[in-house]
Amino acid sequence: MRFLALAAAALAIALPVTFAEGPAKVTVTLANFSFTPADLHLRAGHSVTLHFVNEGSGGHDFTAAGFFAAATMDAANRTHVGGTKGRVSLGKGESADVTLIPRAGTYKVHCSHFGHSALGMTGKIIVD
Ligand SMILES: [Cu+2]
Repeated sequence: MRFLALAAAALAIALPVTFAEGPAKVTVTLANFSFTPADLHLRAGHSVTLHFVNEGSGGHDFTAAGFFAAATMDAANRTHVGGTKGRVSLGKGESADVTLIPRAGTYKVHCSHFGHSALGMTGKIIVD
C-alpha cells in the first residue's frame, strides 16, 4: 500500500513534467556550402532552442547579427552567439544549442568565412 501511494505520488509529480511544453527545438545543419533549412520560420515571442550542427569538412558559422541582437536571451546564450557579433561559430563536427525568444521580423543569415556566401551559405529567418 505504501508503495502504491509513493508510486501515485511520483506519477502525480512526473505527469506535468511529461506533458509540459518545453521550448521548441529546431535543428539547423551547416554544410559545404549550405544551411538546412535555408529559411527558418519561428514564432515571435515563443522560446525556441536552435540546435546548430556542422556537417561540413571544415569550419562554418551562422551569422545573423540582426536576429540575435533583436532576440531575448540570457547571458550564457549571448556568449554562444559571440555577443554583438551575433554569430555561432562551429569547427568541423561541432554542434551548439542557443535558446532564445525571437522578435518579429525578417533577418538575413550568412556564413562569414571567405567566399562561403557566394557558394551558397546564405539564408533568412522569418519570425512572425
Ligand atoms: Cu561556411
